Amino acid sequence: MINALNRRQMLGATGAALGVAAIGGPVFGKDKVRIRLSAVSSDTDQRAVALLQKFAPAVAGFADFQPSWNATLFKQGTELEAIARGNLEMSITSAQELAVFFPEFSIFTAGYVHQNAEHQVKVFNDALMDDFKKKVEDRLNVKLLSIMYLGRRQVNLRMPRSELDVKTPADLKGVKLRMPGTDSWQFLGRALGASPVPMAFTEVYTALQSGAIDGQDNPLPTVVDAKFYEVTKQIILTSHLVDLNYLAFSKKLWDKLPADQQAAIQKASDEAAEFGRQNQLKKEAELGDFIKSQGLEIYEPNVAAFRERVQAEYVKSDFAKAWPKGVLEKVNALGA
Ligand code: KDO
Repeated sequence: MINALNRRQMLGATGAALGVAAIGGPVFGKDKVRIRLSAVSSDTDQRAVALLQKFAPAVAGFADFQPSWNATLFKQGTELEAIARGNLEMSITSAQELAVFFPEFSIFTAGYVHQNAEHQVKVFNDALMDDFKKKVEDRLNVKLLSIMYLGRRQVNLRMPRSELDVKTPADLKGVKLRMPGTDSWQFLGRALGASPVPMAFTEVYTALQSGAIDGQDNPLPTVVDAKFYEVTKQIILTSHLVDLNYLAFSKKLWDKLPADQQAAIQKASDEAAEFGRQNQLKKEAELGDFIKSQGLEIYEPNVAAFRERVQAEYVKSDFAKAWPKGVLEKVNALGA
């Protein structure tokens, strides 16, 4: 909470000045504009693959795209500030990270709200997002270009099913479940019935290996890409969050680009997002067999019990108070 408050205070106090205080801002090379991207994911994650195979070549004529993976340039959760300050041009951000600055984004972090990848796209492109996007542009100097699909988050534990068979949220009582380090993530962990532990993604493998945590939650493609299956024994298909990311771009840089380059960046971003989405969906559908072949048990709990508890926790939370009136209804109406 202290972290979140400090960031919000920073935004309130210095919002307009953030861009001005830039250190080492965007550089136009001889001919090309530098686009540095910092992401937490590996370069084999489907979002990275999509950026490398679709985005990079599409902008290569006028831009020098410089991606950094595995949080090597900026730590998880610090990228938006880096863009706001002019030290970075692009990142793969999340609704949870935006909710640190703008509490209303927590509506997109709530369990069992988005229904599937298609629903996410409809919500992102709907007029209901206009105010959300504008606020991020005006106050953080960040433009949200496109929505990326991360996948259905599942609970992934170290202990075998014979030791802990999870049917309902009550079975997760006392389970040290790593969640990323912001309030909205921690809340989701508690809403699931677990004891959430905040931790950066890059530390999760070692923490699972050593037993510092009992488990983590992520979609199946991430469990495979990050090799969490090597250090865990079961996956409970709670599908508690159909998780998304946004491709975030420096608004300051955007405003300096000619219209044809803006259009090319937007198109490349949308095409990369769509390519990544289709690949991620395919992987999500296929990877269960591979994970089982590695000795893990994968099973469905009482999903209705999880949905009921998670939704009830959100409805009575402070998060829901920050959701603009009528938006949840609009989001639901765009679903199946
Ligand atoms: C994670 O830290 O668990 C998470 O899945 C959160 C996402 O928002 C996203 O940042 C992702 O990590 C990273 O890109 C690593 O895949």
